[in-house]
Amino acid sequence: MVASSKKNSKEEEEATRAEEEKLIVGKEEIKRKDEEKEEEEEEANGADEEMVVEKYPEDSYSFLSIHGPREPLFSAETDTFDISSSFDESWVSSSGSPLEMYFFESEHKEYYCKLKVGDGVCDDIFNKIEYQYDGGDCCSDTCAGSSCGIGGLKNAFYGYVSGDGFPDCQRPGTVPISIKLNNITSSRDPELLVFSDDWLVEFMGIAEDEWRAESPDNLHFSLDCDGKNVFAVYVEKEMAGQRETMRVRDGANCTLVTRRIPEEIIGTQSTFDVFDKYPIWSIDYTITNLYIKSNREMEIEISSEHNKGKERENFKLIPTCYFDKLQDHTNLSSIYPAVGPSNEAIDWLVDNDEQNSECEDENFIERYALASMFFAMNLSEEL
Ligand SMILES: [Ca+2]
Repeated sequence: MVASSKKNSKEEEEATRAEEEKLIVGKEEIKRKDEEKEEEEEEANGADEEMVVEKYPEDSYSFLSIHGPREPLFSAETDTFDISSSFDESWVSSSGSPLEMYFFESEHKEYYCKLKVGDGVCDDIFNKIEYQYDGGDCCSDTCAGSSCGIGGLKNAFYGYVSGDGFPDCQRPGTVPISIKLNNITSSRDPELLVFSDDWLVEFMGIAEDEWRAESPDNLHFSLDCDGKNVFAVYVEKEMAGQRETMRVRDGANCTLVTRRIPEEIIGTQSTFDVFDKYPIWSIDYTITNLYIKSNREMEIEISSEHNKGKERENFKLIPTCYFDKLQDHTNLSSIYPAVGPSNEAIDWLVDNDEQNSECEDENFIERYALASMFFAMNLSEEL
């Protein structure tokens, strides 16, 4: 029997409080703790705590913290311990701070003891509601720490590339989006860059065909949502025509970034300085919001762009509840471009709804209709 415990930070505690009520430990339900007391003690103690239960002959057990000093841990009611009856007790450290407990059976104790809930590394065995989806480790929006997503993406874009990401994110409250690389060409492709051959020969001493044929650098391609990295890869020519699907927070604010090398390394230097020393791959891509309703998947295009001339594309996901509410009132397949009164109304509603739940308001449809009329009138005045 192996047990580990984790005490969330205050922020994680707030984010997962609703799910916490459903948390199951073995066959026993975790008892919710006194919130005020827990917050005070979290501030006082801060760090995560884990422990190992070691079994000795004649059913005696040793409980030791494996995170930091190996201090004994205690059940709430007694210092003497009966493991058969104490799984559903409240647990505290020797200093008295409450601990959240995660129990699992294992014949491979040595392996599982190395896995941790909430350490920023997604562990499949904990990626379920009982463990609050590995304490948030498996999704970009809930993961905390410097290890988040690093090296997490394997065989992305149908097996062509590895990188950073959260391919196992499945937490409720996230939605799937897809990015397809329609075409990949050199930044020196004649369709992207036109100028006189004479100029090249005169100033750079190279013929145009030869200059255009130079092998491009791989393009660093990444997505950040709500200020957190969702994925990052280097684009290679072989990825043309492939797509990658990932989950991000419903209603997230996202930025797609294409650069020669990662932003944190290069600072503000432009990826698209075509007179730089080397050419670079240039991409044509489509971002799609996948709306799943009654087991049917609908692809709603967010945008389709060529990255020529710009390094960033910002987009905000329309909350899924908007699709639920408006599917009988507007064409979902063209809901994203903010063109026309209906789409401008949705754009306005999204930007003005700080809480996604506002689309659950009983007057939501009426508000949408009024906003559509308002934008239609504005258009008429302009005409
Ligand atoms: Ca983990």
